Amino acid sequence: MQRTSTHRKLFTKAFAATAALAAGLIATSALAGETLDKIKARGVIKVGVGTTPGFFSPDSNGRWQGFFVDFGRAIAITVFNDAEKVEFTNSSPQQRLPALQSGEFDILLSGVTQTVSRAFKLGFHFGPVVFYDGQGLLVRKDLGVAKGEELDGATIGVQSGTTGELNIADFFRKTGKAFTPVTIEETGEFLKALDSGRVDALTQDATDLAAKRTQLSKPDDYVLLPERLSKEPLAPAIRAGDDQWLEIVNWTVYATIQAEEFGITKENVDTFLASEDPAIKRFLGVDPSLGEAIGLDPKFAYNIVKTVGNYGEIFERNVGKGTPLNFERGYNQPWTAGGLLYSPPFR
Ligand SMILES: N[C@@H](CCC(=O)N[C@@H](CS)C(=O)NCC(=O)O)C(=O)O
Repeated sequence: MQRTSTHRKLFTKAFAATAALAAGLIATSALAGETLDKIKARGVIKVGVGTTPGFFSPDSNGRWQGFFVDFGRAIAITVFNDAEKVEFTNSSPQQRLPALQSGEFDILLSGVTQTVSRAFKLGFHFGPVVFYDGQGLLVRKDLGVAKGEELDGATIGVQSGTTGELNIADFFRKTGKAFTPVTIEETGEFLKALDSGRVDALTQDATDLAAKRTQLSKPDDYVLLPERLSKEPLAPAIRAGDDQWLEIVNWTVYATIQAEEFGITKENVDTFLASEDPAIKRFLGVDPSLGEAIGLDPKFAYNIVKTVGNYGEIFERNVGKGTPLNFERGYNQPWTAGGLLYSPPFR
């Protein structure tokens, strides 16, 4: 008994020493990550995006707006405490991963699906899933089709370099039906292919199709089938090998998710500054010890919520009820409400 307890004490001491050392290393590398160094020297974060209303699109003044754009601004707040120190550039699905690899971007916030080959074969890391999506089919109504299987013999537009291009081939292989793919790189051409009757249907992430349907000349002539052909967890993508940059992205996203779970919003965040709850004090940086230990501004989560809002606010403002897209939260709500959004603890 005596021996066990001494042994345990020694182990606890050794663990505490290792943990302190690790904390020191992380805090130091917060300043030493290659990507972060480049970003700081440049004074701006470079983000690759798509062009879909609600998710990422420039407004009439050329200012980028949208769900993914708001996460870009949130990351700029974590790094610079300035939501404007971020530059968004459109890049096609085909071009954007190579552009990220070559250093043209620091991060993609363009609806990239997290997959195992993008991790191992292509060398990317993914932050937390920010949108749980699935592949859909946008079909000409006059075909009278209710399910993907009924598209036997159809001509289907796919965008090159996407998971959609691979999934649709799997789908038809699985169902034993035939289709003719028309592979298109450029987004404008992709939409035009359906508008002009060159293809019978388009396949892509369902939310993207729902948004792009609004850009067709006669949206009511097309229907987004309810079926989903795949899982498309859309996540921030960065180059593998920069843990520090990955953690900055991770905890920025988690801050928006955790804020919603706490019920902290852009409007009410200041009232929470007086909270006696230790978890909320740590989260908002009222107790600065956490931020100091991890090498970030102790108020980074406060600053994010104050400026862009919590996850739910970002969702509703850009793609939720009352927007032209009118999306349900579905899986994209906190685990406490039956969704898949779950932040690890801020401690
Ligand atoms: N999630 C799929 C598709 C990605 C994708 O194509 N996303 C849409 C936006 S959600 C896009 O970028 N479309 C082209 C554009 O918007 O310019 C993938 O990772 O391969």
